Amino acid sequence: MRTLMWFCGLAAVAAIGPLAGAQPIADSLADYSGTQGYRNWYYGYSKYTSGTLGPFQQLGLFSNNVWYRAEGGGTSYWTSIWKGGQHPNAAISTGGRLGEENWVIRRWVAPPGFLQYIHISGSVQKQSITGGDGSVFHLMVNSGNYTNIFLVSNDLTAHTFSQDICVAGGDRVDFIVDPNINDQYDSTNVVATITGPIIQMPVSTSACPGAWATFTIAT
Ligand SMILES: [Ca+2]
Repeated sequence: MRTLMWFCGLAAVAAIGPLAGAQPIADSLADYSGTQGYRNWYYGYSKYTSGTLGPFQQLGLFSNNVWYRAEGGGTSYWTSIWKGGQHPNAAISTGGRLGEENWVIRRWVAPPGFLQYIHISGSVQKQSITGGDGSVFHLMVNSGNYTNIFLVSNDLTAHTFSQDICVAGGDRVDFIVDPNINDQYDSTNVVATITGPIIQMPVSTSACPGAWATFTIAT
């Protein structure tokens, strides 16, 4: 074993081999529950107005294994999250729901003291090709947007995503579905896992707050 000290910041670092034995850290399916914060997962949404994504707000109602906004007993907005997917609400809403653009967010928060390079991966897929204008998936870490996948209305393909990134305690990994223009047929499967620690080079960017990290390299 050897120990490596390196700076987890914006600078590129020299290439080294991967760290053996990355372990599961989070699993959106296995960790899913009706308790906010369980295994560091939170279920919520942000209002999107005039090009700005507002603050994260937790969904307040858990019923029949689905998270909803509490207003109207969960029937005022489509905004919802279930074990394998999520549904946004749009300013141009459908089915009698209120018009308000909600980007629905499945969030994992790095626990206190966490400082690792992690591997985030998963897949997203529309549930229906019946109609609507599709939905958009975003992988964001804090305010950084790493992946956008536009799921067009007639596409049932499972699209995969993958991102290696350094995160520190309190950093937020967000799996987001936005409705595009309207929210018709926007049920979207979202499955994600996080493993780590990993060191995969080259590293040219990082959202990790500047800090020295110590990694032990298996040899
Ligand atoms: Ca849509």
